[in-house]
Amino acid sequence: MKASILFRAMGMAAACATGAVLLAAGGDKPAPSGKAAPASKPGPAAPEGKDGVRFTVRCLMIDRNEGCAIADVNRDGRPDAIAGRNWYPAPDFIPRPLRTIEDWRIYAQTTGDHVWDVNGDGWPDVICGYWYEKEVHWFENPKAEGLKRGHLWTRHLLATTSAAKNEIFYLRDLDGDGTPEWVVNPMGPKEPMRVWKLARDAKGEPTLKEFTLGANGGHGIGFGDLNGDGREDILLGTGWYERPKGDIFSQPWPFHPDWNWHASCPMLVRDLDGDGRNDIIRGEGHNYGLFWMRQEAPAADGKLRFAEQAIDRSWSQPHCLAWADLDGDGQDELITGKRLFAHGDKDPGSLEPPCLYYYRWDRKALTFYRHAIDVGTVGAGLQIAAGDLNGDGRTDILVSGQAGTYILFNQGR
Ligand SMILES: [Ca+2]
Ligand SMILES: [Ca+2]
Ligand SMILES: [Ca+2]
Ligand SMILES: [Ca+2]
Repeated sequence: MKASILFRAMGMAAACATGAVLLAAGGDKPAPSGKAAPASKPGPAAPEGKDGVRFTVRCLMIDRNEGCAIADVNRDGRPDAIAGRNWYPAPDFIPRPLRTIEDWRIYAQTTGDHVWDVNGDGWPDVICGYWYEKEVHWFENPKAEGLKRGHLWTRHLLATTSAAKNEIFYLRDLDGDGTPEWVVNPMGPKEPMRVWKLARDAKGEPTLKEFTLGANGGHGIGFGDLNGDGREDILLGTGWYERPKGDIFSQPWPFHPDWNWHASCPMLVRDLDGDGRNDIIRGEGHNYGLFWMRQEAPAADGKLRFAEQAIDRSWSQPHCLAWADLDGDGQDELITGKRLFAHGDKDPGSLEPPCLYYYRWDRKALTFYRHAIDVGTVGAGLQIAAGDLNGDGRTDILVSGQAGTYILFNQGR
């Protein structure tokens, strides 16, 4: 299937966390009174793959938290699970407290878990931001004795930023100095795009130093070299920021408003067809639709051009994508699932059952083949983490969403 990018560009981003849909994606007209536009419909599913990996399902928690991460919290050499209010040590994964999180509207008041040793004591800490709050906090790992006794992690204010319409954050080392930057996905098209360097204040306490990339925001974010100049660009729901030469914090980044999607967090940038041009994998975060955008030769004026290829349009709300080798053949698979209650019951397909899939890419056939990990119980949320959680050499999956927090243990084929 091939469709003009202009058709997709008729959609418009909506404020994610409010449930207030301004315009539905996919070209629907705005509905009166700020209500959701008429529901988009499901489309064809991806072709089913054969001889897929089998998974066993382990439920860790049922709550509204939608963030998760994998890190060796207690430094015993085994990766552990982190998910909102708790962390779960391997190998028993019995919950231990990490932080308190209030429920807020239909969500837990957190946009996800981001692991970094903020104070440099060798113990991994957690950084967290919020949708409409300007504060960014870090939660200090209480180290061996505190972890053993189940102490809450001490909350510290990292910064009061000037950003208060945040869809999600990422830790991404933009300048290549080994310390990641704190990067926001501003949810609104007119929200500035900001990044922060982790720094120390005059007292030596961890803080964030702000830098504005440009004036444009938009639901959805991704990282990758789109124009083939060897420098990593930043994609948003409304276009892409071109990484400039030289010091990236001394100048604004040129913005190219080349599309308008209500896109997933993240979008993935990969050269799927092997033609030397990076392509984009994106979900419609609040609608039906999982696509790859095949990058074609640029237009005469240098504008990038993409042809939309459907992967799977049969289920809605692929808000988070992950990329990891699940079957051990050395090639990564696409992992994604339904972000249940992403806008309460307001998104198309909201009340359909949760699902989690992986898709194996076949470069010769230019096709993603679908494998069900779980349909009916396990969904996804804002973050999907992949790692070997039981030490058997196979890559497992950690998901956290409003269907619960789960480990999917990879049993091989
Ligand atoms: Ca551990
Ligand atoms: Ca630490
Ligand atoms: Ca390509
Ligand atoms: Ca693979």
